[in-house]
Amino acid sequence: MSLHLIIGDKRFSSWSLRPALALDMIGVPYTEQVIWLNQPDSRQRALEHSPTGKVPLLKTEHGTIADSLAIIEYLAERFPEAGLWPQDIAARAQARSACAQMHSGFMGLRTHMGFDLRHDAALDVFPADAQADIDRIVALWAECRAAAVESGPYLFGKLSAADAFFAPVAVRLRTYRVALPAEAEAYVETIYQWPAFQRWQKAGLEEVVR
Ligand SMILES: N[C@@H](CCC(=O)N[C@@H](CS)C(=O)NCC(=O)O)C(=O)O
Repeated sequence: MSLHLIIGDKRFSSWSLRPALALDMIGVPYTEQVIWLNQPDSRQRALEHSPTGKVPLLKTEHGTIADSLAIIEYLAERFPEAGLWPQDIAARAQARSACAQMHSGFMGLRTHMGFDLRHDAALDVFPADAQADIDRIVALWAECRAAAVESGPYLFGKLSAADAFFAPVAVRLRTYRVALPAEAEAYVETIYQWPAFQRWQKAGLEEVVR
């Protein structure tokens, strides 16, 4: 078995955080390589591995997989015993729906609240599209919790791929000091207490671009 994850800076690469958390959930060994983002050769270096020119990428004996969602689906299929998606079919459908919504939406949040582990300040004014995204995320998290069959503090009770997907959102909400309803704030704290996230956060805060 060979799994090699190519990521961007841990400080900045929200998309890279997702498959790294999923791999940690599975608990399989893998190697990791960083392509520093926003450097003159960043795109060229990514193009050496994939025509997308983007990270994350997962190199496997089944080929190089581009895109965080595709990587997580590959891992879920390859390691079914890890239970990356909820076991219950209705909860699983909701988890996939939530991840797909995240994957293809929330542009206001992404545009105005860039992912940076070192950020620690509110915006003077949250633009309307960012605020609408925040409100929708709070509602979406409540929908996930309502669909959960298993117990636990994560979106679907037990840890799942959905938490890997929404961990970067939790970072944005906390680092931009967004005031949240109690349940959403508790979920953000759950992410910040997740040991795999804490390891990524520590590494990201200590990162030195080479
Ligand atoms: N939808 C893709 C997005 C990947 C993406 O945009 N990655 C960023 C880094 S977080 C990137 O490679 N940016 C460099 C570029 O676009 O040239 C995924 O889920 O993996």
